[in-house]
Amino acid sequence: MTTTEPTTPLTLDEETISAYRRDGVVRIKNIISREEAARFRDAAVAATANADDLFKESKIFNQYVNVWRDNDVLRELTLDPRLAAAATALAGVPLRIWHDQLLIKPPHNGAATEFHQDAPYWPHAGSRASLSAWIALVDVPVERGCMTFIPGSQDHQNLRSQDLSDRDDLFRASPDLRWEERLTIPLRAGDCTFHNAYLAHSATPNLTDDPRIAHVNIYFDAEATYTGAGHVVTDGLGLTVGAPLDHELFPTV
Ligand code: AKG
Repeated sequence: MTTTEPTTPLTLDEETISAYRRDGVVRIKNIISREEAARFRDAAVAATANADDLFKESKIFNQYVNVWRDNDVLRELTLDPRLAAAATALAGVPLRIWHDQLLIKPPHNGAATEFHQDAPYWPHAGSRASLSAWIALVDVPVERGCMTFIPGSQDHQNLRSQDLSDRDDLFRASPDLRWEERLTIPLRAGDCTFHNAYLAHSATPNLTDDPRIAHVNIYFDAEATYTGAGHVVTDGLGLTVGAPLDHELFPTV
């Protein structure tokens, strides 16, 4: 795995970009500083203290989508130009924000996020290079809900969507992936991983006494078009099927 220490301003070298294109994932240390991570962590804790989460029937994580729309502090992180520049360099095509999400695994949440790909859930056609920046707002050692990836699995682009509460679902959809090597990437607060939207990934349960708090910026190809399939972010927006997702919710970056 390639791990990149940041330069200021952040530019990604060719080795990092080609490792991302080969593996579908790369870690970037200190993409934001530990101080910035602490400020965003505090904002995340305050914003979610009394909020209803989208995934409340599940123990996997508490999920809060599009926090950038009504939280001025977290908007800075979702629209952060360092993250957008790195994402664009890795993707190699112009991008839009698809949505952000805070994913919080409470202490001892008792549930893993099981292996799945992201893209099959999304109503996008022709997206050449969607990806997520998963930013640790607290230290995430392996036992605190850390992510594991199957490098190279981004080449499997025709799978049905997979149930992230079912440990075997990805492997029923694509049995060969069960035998591939896995890459587990602990992160310090302020580090992030970028992962391709087709890359299979999972996360451990949080076995610790502290919450695992991650902020995820999700980017997609600015030229992708809307399929009309149901999704909580696009339902009811009146988007035109077959046209790009030109809407204030999906700003280009
Ligand atoms: C994603 O960011 O695509 C995930 O699936 C995250 C899973 C997690 O944070 O537990």
